[in-house]
Amino acid sequence: MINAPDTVIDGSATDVRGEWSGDNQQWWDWYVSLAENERSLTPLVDLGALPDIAWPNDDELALELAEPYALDAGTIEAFRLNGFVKLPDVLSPGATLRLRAELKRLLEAAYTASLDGGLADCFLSLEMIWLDNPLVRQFVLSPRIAKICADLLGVKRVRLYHDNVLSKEPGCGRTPWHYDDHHFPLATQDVVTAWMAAQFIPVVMGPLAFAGPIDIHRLVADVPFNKTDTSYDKHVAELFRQHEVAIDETPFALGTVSFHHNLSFHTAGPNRTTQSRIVLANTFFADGARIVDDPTIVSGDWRKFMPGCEPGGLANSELNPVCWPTEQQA
Ligand SMILES: O=C(O)CCC(=O)C(=O)O
Repeated sequence: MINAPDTVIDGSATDVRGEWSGDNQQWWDWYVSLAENERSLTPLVDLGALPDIAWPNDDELALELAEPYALDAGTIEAFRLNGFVKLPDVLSPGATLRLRAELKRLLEAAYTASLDGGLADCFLSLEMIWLDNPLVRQFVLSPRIAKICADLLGVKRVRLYHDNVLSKEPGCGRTPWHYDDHHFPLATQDVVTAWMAAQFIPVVMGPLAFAGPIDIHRLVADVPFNKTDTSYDKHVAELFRQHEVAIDETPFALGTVSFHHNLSFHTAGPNRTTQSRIVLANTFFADGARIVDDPTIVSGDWRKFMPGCEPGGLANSELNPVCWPTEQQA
């Protein structure tokens, strides 16, 4: 399904200047259409029912999401070298499944659809959910997660850029190779995304996969981005293959959260299971950052995430709260 506004296909194929004129779901529809996919597809795998695990109640969840995570120096070093880390047990299995049930409910309401097999071949998204949904807000503004982000970046204070509920439906293809520096209109390299798997994600379901080390983006810096076909994704993949670039494409256990820097090149495989691959991906940046002078269409509807902020100005709208330190810790 390609549902892109006309401006995407206006101008030359490599021209990304200007503002995205559609919404962020249209952005994702367009963006996943830029991924190269296999023609011969394996049958969808049935992963069986989700595990039957007790969910934490509201008080237990609040405690869990505020508890500092034990981040050691080696992990921080690995993040700075590789551009990503995958941390186990950031969430308990019960909290993960409670999150999934809520995200699934929200997606089904927004798209009047039935997930986990009821929809095929789509990449669904929702954003700014934290504003109206108290449960999702706890996960998005979690001090446990925001502190990990601040410590990985080595900055004192981090703000929220936006939340992103992403559901790769059964049969949906790959996410194209990219780095987020191309997407976020933030004039800083202190940006990190916490990608929370909301269920076990085996390789056949399309976990986020990362190329390393962090500066591998230099290898593909001259590949021309093309907004109308899969040539960029194909070219990047070819260069990575030729240069035997290390790619981490491994499962996400229940409770694992990955953190990737905005210079980290990443992709995700197709979802070849009968279950929706649901995640909550929240992006944080160092307080004090500005917006770039010339955001492009690849930034999607960024004004929704920073209302009232303008190119060149500070990225500090009321929808970009400081998430670490919390008021109590400041
Ligand atoms: O979930 C995906 O497939 C892509 C998400 C992504 O690229 C990101 O969160 O930076």
